[in-house]
Amino acid sequence: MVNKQSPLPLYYQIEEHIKGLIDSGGLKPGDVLPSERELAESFNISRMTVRQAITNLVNKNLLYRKKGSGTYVSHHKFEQSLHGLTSFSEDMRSRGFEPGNKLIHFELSSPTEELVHHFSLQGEDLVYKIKRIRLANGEPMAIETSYIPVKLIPGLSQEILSKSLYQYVEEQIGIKLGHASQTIEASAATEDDAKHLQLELGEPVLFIQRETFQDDGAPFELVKSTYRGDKYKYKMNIERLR
Ligand code: 16G
Repeated sequence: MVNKQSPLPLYYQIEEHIKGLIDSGGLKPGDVLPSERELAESFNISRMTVRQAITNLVNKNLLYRKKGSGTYVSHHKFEQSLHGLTSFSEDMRSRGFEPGNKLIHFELSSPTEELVHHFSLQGEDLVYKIKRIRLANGEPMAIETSYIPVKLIPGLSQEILSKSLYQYVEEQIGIKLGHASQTIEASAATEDDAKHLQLELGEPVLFIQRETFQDDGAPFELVKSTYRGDKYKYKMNIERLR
């Protein structure tokens, strides 16, 4: 497998060999790699050479290291376009995945000052606080906490929230969603994130805040979500400014 007479550097040959195993499915996402010592012994090369090959593959995001545990084959990431207002369910279906939800919190509560201001609420107005784990083929992808004024969807129930919220409000309530403003920040998984998203404490996550508006400009929802850093990347198309 390794040709010591070849002009190709040994670390490069190891890199190509591991890449080939990933491409052919011999190594699958989440699989652990043999230790550097084992690889060095099986190829009859130095551990330093193995380490260099692995570091290169880590830098290319094909492998990732977990402290104290080993080196693993990376998972495929969803590439999410930052163009067009879509729902989680639509995003998953368009990729051939079955969207799912786990509702972990649902309450009607008095709004905080931030929410009163954001939704221009009056004295008695209440808001829904909804916390859902969003799943793709049963696997957790994100935790979403949404705030919506109760007066917009008076009959919202746990049952409705087990399916697509956007589909329900558009098809059953007749609310027309127009646009959203969204921010994305790097963050580290909290204990709660780690528990629900099957991550280690402190692993990278994306914190996304979305403010969605109806097509007449009135606010619809404020959503704070945590997406798995190992599962998501965002894509935007940008044009040269002249
Ligand atoms: C997306 C939206 C969220 C919206 C949800 C509706 C982001 C960051 N968030 O997850 O604001 O509430 O879709 O999804 O994109 P649903 O219609 O599948 O319930």
